[in-house]
Formats: sequence, structure tokens, C-alpha cells
Amino acid sequence: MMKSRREVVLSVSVALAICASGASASAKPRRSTLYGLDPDNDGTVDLEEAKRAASALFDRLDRDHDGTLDRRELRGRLSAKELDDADPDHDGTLTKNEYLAVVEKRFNAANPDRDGTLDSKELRTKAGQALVRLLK
Ligand SMILES: [Ca+2]
Ligand SMILES: [Ca+2]
Ligand SMILES: [Ca+2]
Repeated sequence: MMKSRREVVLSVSVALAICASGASASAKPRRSTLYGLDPDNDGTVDLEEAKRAASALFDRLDRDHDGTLDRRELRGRLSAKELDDADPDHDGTLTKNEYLAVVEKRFNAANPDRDGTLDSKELRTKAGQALVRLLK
């Protein structure tokens, strides 16, 4: 009598545990895969959204507010070579336009199907991650 009652309690708690784990897995927000880069919530990141995020990040990174980012302010987001490639006048700093030009280049590299948007799968690729580093 005692034993069967304990078995019932045990099986109920196991069922509850399975139920709870299933619920938390399905409640995971799909949006998290877009790194908060999709303010219009259409499930993709377009170039305008990418540039808006990049522009906001540029302003945050520009600690001395001189309108350009130097190597220190970029904090590893671009390698020395990438910085040089993005810096046509080679003064070691990027203006916002130069920064956004890199963003556009990386956006296109991450968008092989050329549909004008990046979905979560494209953002997860190596090219997509290189873009995200300039936006977050
Ligand atoms: Ca969007
Ligand atoms: Ca600066
Ligand atoms: Ca695409």
C-alpha cells in the first residue's frame, strides 16, 4: 500500500518535470537570434537597420567625441589591416561614413542571396558575425 502510493507520487513529479522542461524550451523567443537588430520585427535585418545600429554604436565608441574612431576606440572590432583598408586617407581613424561603408560591405558579404535582408541563418555565418561585431 505504502509502496504503490510512493510510486504514484514519483510518476506525477516526473510528469511535471517533463512538462516544465517542455514549456520552457518552446517559450524561447525566436527574436533572440537577431541580436536585437530588428526593431520593425519582420524577422530579418535590412541594411537600414544595420546602419542605424552601426551609427549608434559608432557614437558610443567615440569616447573623445571627435567624430572619428581610432584603433583604441574600435577595441578590436577591426584588425589593423581591416582598419587600413577602410581608411582611404590612412590617417589611422575612421569617420562615420567610412565606418558605415565597411558595414555595407560586410552586410553584402553576409547576404549571398541578395534579397536585401539578413535572416537569422545568414547572421549566424562567419560573414554575418563579422557584421554583428560592427553593430553591437
Ligand atoms: Ca527588420
Ligand atoms: Ca574618437
Ligand atoms: Ca538574405
